[in-house]
Amino acid sequence: MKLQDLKHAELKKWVEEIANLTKPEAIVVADGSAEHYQQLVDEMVASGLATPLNPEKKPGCIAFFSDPSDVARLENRTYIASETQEAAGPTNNWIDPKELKKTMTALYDGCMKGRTLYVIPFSMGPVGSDIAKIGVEITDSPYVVANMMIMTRVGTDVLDAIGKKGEFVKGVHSKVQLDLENRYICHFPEDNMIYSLNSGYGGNVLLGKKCFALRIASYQAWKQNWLAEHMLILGIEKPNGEIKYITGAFPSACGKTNLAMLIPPETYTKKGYKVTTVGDDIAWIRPGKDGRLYAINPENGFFGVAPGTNMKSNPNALASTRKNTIFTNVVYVPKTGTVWWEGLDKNPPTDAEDWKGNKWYGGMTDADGNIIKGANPNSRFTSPAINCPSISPEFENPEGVPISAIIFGGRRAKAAPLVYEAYNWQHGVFVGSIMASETTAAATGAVGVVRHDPMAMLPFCGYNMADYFAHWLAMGKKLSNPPKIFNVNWFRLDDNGNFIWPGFGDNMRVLDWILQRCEDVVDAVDTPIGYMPKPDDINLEGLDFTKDQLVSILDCDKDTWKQEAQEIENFYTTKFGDTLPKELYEELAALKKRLV
Ligand code: SAT
Ligand code: MN
Repeated sequence: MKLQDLKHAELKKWVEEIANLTKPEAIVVADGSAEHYQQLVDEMVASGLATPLNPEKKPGCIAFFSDPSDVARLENRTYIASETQEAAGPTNNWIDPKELKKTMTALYDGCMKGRTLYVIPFSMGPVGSDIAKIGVEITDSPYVVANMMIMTRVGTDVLDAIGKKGEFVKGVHSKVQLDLENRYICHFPEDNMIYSLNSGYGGNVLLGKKCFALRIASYQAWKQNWLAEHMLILGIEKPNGEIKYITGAFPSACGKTNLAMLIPPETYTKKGYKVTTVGDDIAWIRPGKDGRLYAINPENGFFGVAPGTNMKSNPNALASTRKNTIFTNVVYVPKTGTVWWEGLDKNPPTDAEDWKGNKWYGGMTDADGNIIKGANPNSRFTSPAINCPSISPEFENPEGVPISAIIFGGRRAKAAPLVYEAYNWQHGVFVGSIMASETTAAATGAVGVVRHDPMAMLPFCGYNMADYFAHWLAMGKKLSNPPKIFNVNWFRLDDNGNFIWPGFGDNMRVLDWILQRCEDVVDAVDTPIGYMPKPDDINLEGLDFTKDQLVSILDCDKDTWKQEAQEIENFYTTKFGDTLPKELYEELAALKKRLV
């Protein structure tokens, strides 16, 4: 498709403006067709950007390798350029939008010389649904176009849906030189606009994802009375056929994809329980007429972490990657035309190339005897949602699914117990606001450092987080039938540094308790931090796990929590001071009182 084919005057004018500035050699509008996807793949293969995989073993799949300096989101170069610094708030990087636009305009000048400018019209959510929103991304990267074609709904029907005047979010991306000094991921919430430059990595450049569906959308949601959250959505089908839906907020690379696609242990499957996947990363949530919350997954694919994905941890994810998948920064095995990553199986290839293209074999060590990993720890697969065997029949439902429970969860070696329940919505917002988690390879910077990450939105909230908390509190007041709120932690370590809880499919045992609490059919223990299960109420059937082990992670150590409360107070006062909603200070005071 060509520029002339665009019927939306403002869209056409904007593309022309960006083209005049960036000076590409050609302009191509992505029509979402299989032919165009193949053409992009062929171009990437011809230019050495991508490697086609074995058409029998991995049909329609390619491997892609990014620049070694460009493998994760870059939070310190991500900006929320609201009109005022106060509007962006204390947790976001801010630059005056006028100044930032000037900087970006100068950097974009001529940046696409010799390249093709692609225009990608995409819909977040089913095309035409009332909840869906449309965006258009301009990029000079065929890798971005191909990924966006998997992760979002791209095509001419999107152009039809905005017609001649419809609203859309504007995104501009250019890889230019991958120059770290001038790498920018900019959001202009008041203008519905995103500018990204000098990166080629997922969350920095697939602008429909974190940039639009979380940062811009969270701002829109605040203004329009809904929620855009960093949450998975799963359905639990019970033996009687009834399906209950749960959303869960976890920071990047903390197991959202695995939880969303979990296969319950036999004690559940034999009774007829089943888990279905609505989404693994982002939920757009709206209040329904019945006073409940309804969620849709605005995405159309999965951008999952490859390492650790295997037949045991997540067979559904692995099945999703069988065809039509883009692998980024994994091990390539030329002999078989396949890929590998740490934790895929116990048979690493003996003759392969690591993600940097160097000769590599399993067990390879460096001069100091340290194991050299073949795949980047943040290597990813981009797979169509329809590939997933557990995809929910409600995936395309434009109304979304009704939410029974919301889970917050981080990666915590100590402190947070396996699961606890908030007393009510307001306490639940407090529980979400005090979330902390060890950092992962999903963003550049140190890994394993505990940081506050309220509702897993620290890197994704597109406005002042104090206002975000207030918005959550206000939302609860409008719901006559709000979901219950829980906190979970699958990541408790023993004194030898091993995970105590088996996790993965066995997390179903915790979800089961959560659903029973939602249905009011099981009691709980009242502790200073919230309601916890009686150990007998967690089903351990068929699991090699003792009651004592369970008790050890269903704890609320008062001294640990007193320290935790102090930490929370420091976080609240130093970050937000008196801008934080008073209800959250009240909840903190009440927690402290219960800990005396
Ligand atoms: O930001 S990405 O979408 O690339 C991955 C993540 O951090 O969740
Ligand atoms: Mn994520």
